[in-house]
This record gives sequence, structure tokens and C-alpha cells, in this order.
Amino acid sequence: MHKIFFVTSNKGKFSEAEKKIKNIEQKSFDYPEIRSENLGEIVVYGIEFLKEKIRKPFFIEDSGLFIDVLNNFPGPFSKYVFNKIGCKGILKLMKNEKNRNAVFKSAIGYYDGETKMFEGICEGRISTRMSGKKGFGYDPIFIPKNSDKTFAQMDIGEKNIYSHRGNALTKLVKHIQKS
Ligand code: ITT
Repeated sequence: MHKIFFVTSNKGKFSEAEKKIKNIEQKSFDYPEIRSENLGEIVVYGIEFLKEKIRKPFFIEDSGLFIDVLNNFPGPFSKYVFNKIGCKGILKLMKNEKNRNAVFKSAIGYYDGETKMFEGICEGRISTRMSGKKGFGYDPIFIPKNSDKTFAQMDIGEKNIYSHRGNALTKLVKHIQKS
């Protein structure tokens, strides 16, 4: 079977995917990301742009952190906000806040001649301080439900069990196995 390309510039995302799908290769290729509250829409647009340019099969993934008390901010702007204010900035915004509920969401679009979408979510909370050195992005401040560790305190295998991306990847793996 052909290698599957994961089109992403994010090494952290790729390492998580590689742990679940052996036959993949990271590919860097810029594609436009539209502004939408809906991650699925962003992904579908990306696939439409890429499908004539990249050898199939390939997939892309869009994800974000949605914080309850901040009206789901930063959501689809998670990367931009992370680059501007980082985990420390989010902790500042959440200072003295009792409601720390947050959700990570992931949408994967897979193209092998037709487009298939797979979504995953991970409920959890924003910690009161940064902990852990693993992972990327908001991992040091996100504690998934049913755990007392941040994602940054977990190795990739453990994070994948809980995470939005791990969840979406499981659905993708099932699809690949049956096709
Ligand atoms: P692509 O090239 O795949 O688009 P990206 O980093 O630009 O990589 P996104 O546009 O999907 O990815 O941005 C999502 C941002 O949300 C990402 O840069 C992180 O800051 C944050 N994020 C998403 N998933 C995360 C996770 O599992 N752990 C920590 N932060 C995460």
C-alpha cells in the first residue's frame, strides 16, 4: 500500500499520528486556512485546495482549544493566540476563574479520491499553572477529564488515549483498515 501523507507543519501532531499509523510520512505544504468557527469547514476547504497538488492518499488536521468561560476562545485561532500570548497569557486570562472547563477539538480530513471527515474531542480543564515538558502548544495547561496530569506530563501513547487527535485518529485508522 502507498504511504499516506500527513500534510502538516506541526511536528508534535505528526509524532502523535505516527504512533497510531505506521505507514505515514510528514509533508510540508502550505494551504489556505479559512476563518471559521467550524474546524470541519476549515479542513474541507484545505482538502479542496490540496487534492490536485498532493499525491493521494493524504490527510490534514485542524484543531483548537475551546475555553468555556472565554466563550470558546481561542477556538480556531488557537495557533495565532498561542504564538502571541502562549500558555502564560491564557493562565493570566483565567486568573481567579472558577469555571476552568475547556474542550480540545480535532477535525481530520482524509482524501483518497473522495473526502472523509473524522472528528474527535477531549473534555477537560485548564490548570492553574504550567506543568510538564512534553508535547506542544497548550499541553502544559490542559488536564483531560479522568486524569490529574496535564498532556505535557504524558508520553505520546498516553496522550493519544485521551486526546481529541487520538480520538479522531482512531476513527481514521478504522476507516483505512476497512478500505
Ligand atoms: P498544521 O500545519 O497542521 O495546520 P498547526 O500547528 O498550524 O499545524 P492548527 O492550525 O490546527 O495546527 O492549530 C492548532 C493549534 O492549537 C496548535 O498550533 C496548538 O497551539 C493548539 N493545539 C492543537 N492541538 C493541540 C494539542 O494536542 N496540544 C496542545 N495544543 C494543541
